Amino acid sequence: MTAKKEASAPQSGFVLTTRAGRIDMVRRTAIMGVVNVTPDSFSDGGKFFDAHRAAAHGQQLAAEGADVLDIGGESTRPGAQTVTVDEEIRRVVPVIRRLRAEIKIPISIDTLKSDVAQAALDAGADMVNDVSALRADPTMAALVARRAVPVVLMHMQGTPQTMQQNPAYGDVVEEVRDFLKERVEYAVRSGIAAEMIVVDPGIGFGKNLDHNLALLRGLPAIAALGLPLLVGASRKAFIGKLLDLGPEERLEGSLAAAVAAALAGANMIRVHDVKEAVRALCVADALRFGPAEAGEAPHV
Ligand code: PMM
Repeated sequence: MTAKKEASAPQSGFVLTTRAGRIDMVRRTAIMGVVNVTPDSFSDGGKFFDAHRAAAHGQQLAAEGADVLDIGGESTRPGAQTVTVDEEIRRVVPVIRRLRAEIKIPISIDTLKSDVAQAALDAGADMVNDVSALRADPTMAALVARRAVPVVLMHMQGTPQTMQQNPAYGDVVEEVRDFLKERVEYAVRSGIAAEMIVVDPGIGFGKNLDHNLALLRGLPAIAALGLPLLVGASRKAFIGKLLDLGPEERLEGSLAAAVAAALAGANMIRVHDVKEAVRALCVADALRFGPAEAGEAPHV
């Protein structure tokens, strides 16, 4: 989190520094492209379940303008089966190796297991996306601290196996904000630099439709934590519920949610459809920050 704040625009942005370069979120919303190497993710399960196809997909997302790729080898969809460390490593490492040789943008590993994160970092990943916010594996925080990589701390109520059974909150925005604040404090106590931390309200992770909508509306309260804010709404069930459409038909709804999130203060958006998100967020960023000036890095 580089302090690039201006008097007139207090939320003008952040820079995340990785081995593979900077993720620029100053006067622009960064895009994280999703590459799931799983047979069972809700949105694209099975499509890219081989290293060659997954890497080709990642390359395409990079060419379309992604700022960072998020590689996942275990589905976190509601009720999904867990996979072993060995199987998860077997899925993600070959994809990360290939991508590292082929693309320049940073690569994130979406895992809650530190052995998987370590293998991924050794294979060329640059940051860790932990949907348990360092709770699932007691050794994850030390790994992230030791390797000095950025980490995403995401809110989830329950576990992927149980989270959609009956999610309940008093005030969902307050509870998610307080949870993230506590997890940031834990991360910092564990030796992780504050500049390396990204927070995420975890849309769809132990939340019903009303909770997800309240969180998207309430993003300014979470952005007020003063850390880069990631939001992943792409193709999620709440969009399907609003539109009565399956995961492959949720592009327009996902773009609407991405734009709404950006205008409410998100600094990075996690998406499956990068080309379309680049275009939608280019317009959102012009509204949010004014048109990109010479020398700035707009979306392609
Ligand atoms: N969503 C999914 C997986 N990982 N990570 C973060 N930080 N935020 C999210 O919202 C998130 C995530 C589920 O979506 P997918 O199965 O399509 O990857």
